[in-house]
Amino acid sequence: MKKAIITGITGQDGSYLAELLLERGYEVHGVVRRVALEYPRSRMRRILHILDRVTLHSASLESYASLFNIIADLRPDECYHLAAQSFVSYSFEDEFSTIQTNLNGTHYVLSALKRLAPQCRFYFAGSSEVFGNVPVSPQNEDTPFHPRSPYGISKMAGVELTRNYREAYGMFAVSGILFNHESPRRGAEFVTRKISIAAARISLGLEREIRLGNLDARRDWGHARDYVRAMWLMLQQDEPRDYVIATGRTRSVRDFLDAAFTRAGLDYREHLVVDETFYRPAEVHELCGDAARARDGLGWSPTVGFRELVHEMVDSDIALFSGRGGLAPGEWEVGS
Ligand code: NAP
Ligand code: F7E
Repeated sequence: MKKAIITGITGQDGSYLAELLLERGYEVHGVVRRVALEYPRSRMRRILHILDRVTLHSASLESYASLFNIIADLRPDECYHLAAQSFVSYSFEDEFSTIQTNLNGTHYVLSALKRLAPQCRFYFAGSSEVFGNVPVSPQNEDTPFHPRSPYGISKMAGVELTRNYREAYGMFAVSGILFNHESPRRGAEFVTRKISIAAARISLGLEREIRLGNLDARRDWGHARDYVRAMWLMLQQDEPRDYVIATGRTRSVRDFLDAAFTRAGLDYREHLVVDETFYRPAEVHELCGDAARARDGLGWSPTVGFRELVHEMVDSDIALFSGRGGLAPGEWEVGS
């Protein structure tokens, strides 16, 4: 039985990936923060349904020793390093901790694997935010990096660090350069989930307005379940390579808003307040990925389209706030 470890197992991607690995017969271990063990109902809400089938270990990305000890005990076959401060907006407010957590955390995991389990296959959660101010569209593995946020810089450095471990030490270490992917498990501060929650709550009479920033920003949005399948595929290949994962279609925030409110039976124009608080000091205006390498090399392609994604998110939030979802109304705010 293969043994896999996931950092960031409590997050959106970690939860879907844990399900996928369990389905494929893996022994699954997850790294969580100490606080998650203290508040399981909120902090582990995405993995409550599989808690009896995974083994959790508490560690901090800030502590080399804590990660080293877990890897020393486990000696895993595969390591999916997903944990990160993942909110781009917040990275402008606290650039030091974002870069520290995201870059040093990655370095600690790689270094411990090199010492203790050099045969372990390593996946780094890279991001389309490395492209930032894009010179060409769509973006692929050869597109130059020009990140526009401390978050994007931390991910660019993580991709380069991972490449260096691959080239210098011969490790099977790869980065997925993943474009935005969403789901009903998306954190509430990201724009898609903020919109699906607002659409649901307004349609149920619980709220009246939604406040958003730049509606013209364009993103290539896919479904998280499709994207974790790509992570797994990357570690099953003969040769370690980095891959762009994307749908190849780009839509604006306004498109998402329109589709979500329409699904909830609303006209977004009657509820929208544009609020400059949500503008970023440096915006990434448009991203669109070219996943041809993944299609040809991994046999990967997305299965969920834009409208299906929007509908799943809105329907799920309507169920949640009608009291028919897994969480009681109010609990969605905790730790999102
Ligand atoms: P997410 O929902 O924000 O999950 C982040 C995970 O990292 C959570 O489990 C969180 O734990 C953990 N974490 C954060 N800071 C930590 C720390 N200091 N110590 C230990 N754990 C820490 O993110 P996601 O959407 O699943 O994304 C997974 C990864 O892919 C991230 O690295 C993200 O940057 C990257 N990525 C995401 C996308 C996307 O569109 N979703 C696209 C490209 C790349 P808590 O639950 O305790 O906070
Ligand atoms: O913003 C605009 C905002 O926060 C998308 C992370 O998973 O994907 C994600 O990063 C766009 C931006 O995601 C609001 O200005 C307008 O242009 O949902 P987001 P993101 O920044 O693209 C990448 C690939 C990652 O790697 C990250 O980890 O929406 N926008 N109004 C808004 N965004 C937010 N959050 N809130 C607003 O009110």
